[in-house]
Amino acid sequence: QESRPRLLQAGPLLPALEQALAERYAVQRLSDQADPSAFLAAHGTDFVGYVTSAVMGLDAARLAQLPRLQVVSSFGVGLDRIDLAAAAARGVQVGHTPGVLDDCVADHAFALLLDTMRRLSAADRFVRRGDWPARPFGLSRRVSGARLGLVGFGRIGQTIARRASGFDMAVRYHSRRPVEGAAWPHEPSLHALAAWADVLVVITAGGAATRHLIDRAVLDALGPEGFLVNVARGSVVDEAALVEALQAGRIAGAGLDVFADEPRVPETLRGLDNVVLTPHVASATRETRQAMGQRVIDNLEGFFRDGRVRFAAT
Ligand code: 8YV
Repeated sequence: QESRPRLLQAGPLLPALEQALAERYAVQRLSDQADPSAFLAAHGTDFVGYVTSAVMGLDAARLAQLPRLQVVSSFGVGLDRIDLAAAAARGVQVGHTPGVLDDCVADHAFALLLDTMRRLSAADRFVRRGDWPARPFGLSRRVSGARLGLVGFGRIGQTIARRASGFDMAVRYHSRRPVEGAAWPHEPSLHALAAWADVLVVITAGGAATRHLIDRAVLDALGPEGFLVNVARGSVVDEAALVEALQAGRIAGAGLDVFADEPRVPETLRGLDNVVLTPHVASATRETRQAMGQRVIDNLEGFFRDGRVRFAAT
């Protein structure tokens, strides 16, 4: 008879994290089951813990299939795919991994910003195709001294702002409320921010409150000389409007790590040369992913030892 707490794992996680979990708990992986619904109907009552990720999430329907659940530990900081209200109503604690990924996500935002504005990936393709002997590559855009507009100013947004000072960039940010003591000016109007900025970096939380915040009107305010970078959630940008704006040259380019229906990326986006596309990897360095895995363990240990996850979602 298994005496360790029983955890259900939504899907694959880092091998080192899966191993650390298996050393401490009795873990089963839902994605290994031939028929997950039948499995949950038969065994849903077995599990006290659920391990998931910001991408895999946990919705109210799944939660209802786990009637004895007490704790959720999610790999990632974003909570837009976890039904926090449904969890709270059941008294289920939710832990996530804030703080440890700010640097690498900010770095990746800058990588996308530099790549789109300086046309790094396009230049690489140009050399590889053997086009260099035939013609000059053409010009890109100056990053140093450019105007950076941040949409969202939480931990990661503020880290991006600090990175920008090394490039002598002017920084302004838009968020629902000004951040007290911030060294950069708050812009209450998203339209005004987009009109002012040379590059708009989206790093706000996903979910219903920010859905399609970046719409056609915001893109038109950014304008034909403006660039968009998104390291938040695909849902924050109206992707169809973005594709149209890019195709028509109504904005200059985009660097995207997240997509409306990832891992599916529209063919129309993949065909554009002024777009840099990465597969949701902003936090995916060895160091950061290891630290995130440790938080997943810490949250579970906190819960089973003291009755509280260490990094609670609020
Ligand atoms: C991860 C993320 O890519 O933390 C988040 O919210 O989106 C990312 O760090 C994701 O959790 C990995 O599954």
